[in-house]
Amino acid sequence: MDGVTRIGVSLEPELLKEFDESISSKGYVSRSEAIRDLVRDSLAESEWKNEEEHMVGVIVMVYDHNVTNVGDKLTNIQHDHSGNVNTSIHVHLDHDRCMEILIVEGKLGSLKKLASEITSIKGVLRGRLTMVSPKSGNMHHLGARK
Ligand code: NI
Repeated sequence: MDGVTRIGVSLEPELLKEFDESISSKGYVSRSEAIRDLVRDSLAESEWKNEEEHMVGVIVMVYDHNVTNVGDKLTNIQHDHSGNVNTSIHVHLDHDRCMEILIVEGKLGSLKKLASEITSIKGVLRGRLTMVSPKSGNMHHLGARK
């Protein structure tokens, strides 16, 4: 592999044994690959804790359009966050239910707030925020409801 640096890691025998058992049960064929994934997860985790981090993502929701004012409430929230909502796609799933997908962008904290405002509306049956960090390409999702 080009551009790869080899590092040495020292572990106590017991810890190494546990690690080997754990990665073999997950189907890893090499320690290096398992350690690479752990490092990536750890770096991603610190990104998701930085509320100021710039993110691009989607909010997917399913709602019952018969519930009083649910459409108006969703429209109002999207207008209030117009700086974060790039576009939306609406799909009529069946007689009662709609799926809406919002393409969103902005600070992690703002996107989480927007998603939680949406999922707390009565009539919104499910909602999920999936985000990508444009800097690292790491992906993360939050909050399936019900
Ligand atoms: Ni619809």
